[in-house]
Amino acid sequence: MLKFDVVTVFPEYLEPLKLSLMGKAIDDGLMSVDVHDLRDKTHDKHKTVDDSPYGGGPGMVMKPEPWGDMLDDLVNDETVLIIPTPSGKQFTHSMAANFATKKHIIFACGRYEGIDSRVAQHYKTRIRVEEVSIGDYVLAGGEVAVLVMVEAIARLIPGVLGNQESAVDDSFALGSMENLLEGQIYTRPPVWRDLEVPAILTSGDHAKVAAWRHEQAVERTRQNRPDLLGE
Ligand code: 6GU
Repeated sequence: MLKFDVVTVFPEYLEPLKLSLMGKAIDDGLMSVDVHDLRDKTHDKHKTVDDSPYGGGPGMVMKPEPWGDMLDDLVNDETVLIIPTPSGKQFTHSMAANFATKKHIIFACGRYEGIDSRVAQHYKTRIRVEEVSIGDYVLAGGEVAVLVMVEAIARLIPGVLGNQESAVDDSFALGSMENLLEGQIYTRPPVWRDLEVPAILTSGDHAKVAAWRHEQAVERTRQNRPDLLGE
């Protein structure tokens, strides 16, 4: 059972985590998702969570005190605290696989320019803290990154995917095999808008199919992600 806690000033942003594969995983008792409103830990009339940055500059910074009060309520010895930020380490499939083995993950969603750096600094003295980015672009806040990361982690929890094999040969999950993208895929009908399914796939020769798929995977990787081939 993997327990996720998500702290945010926009709890509604996390509603999609109740749907589909993740909703089923929650119903099946394989994971839980609890969303917490950071403003519950403010004490002023305006429920202030941000303030201007020391040293000047644009935008606002999230104040540390509401974060400390909220995280102190949630953390335990087994917690991994993930702070989504475009300044973090790149989120990868292997990172997702590691997080999928944990008992408790808290996501601390920053808005504005981010969270006062002392929050990460403090919790690093108590638990594992990871600052993680989902890619080289800037989002308005961590919430969408949490949707991405929870989905990527959830499908690697044993029992979440109906067919456990479908996690094994995903792109970026070739394990002991190669780091290739998946090639083209087809289903019925055999001809659609004059386009035929490659004949090899209906030949019944499994060895030839496997060899052809490997060739296609290499070609697609060369086209879309030459960096994975060292090119
Ligand atoms: Cl994790 N947060 C924000 N705000 N922007 C991002 C990101 C995270 N990853 C890429 N861009």
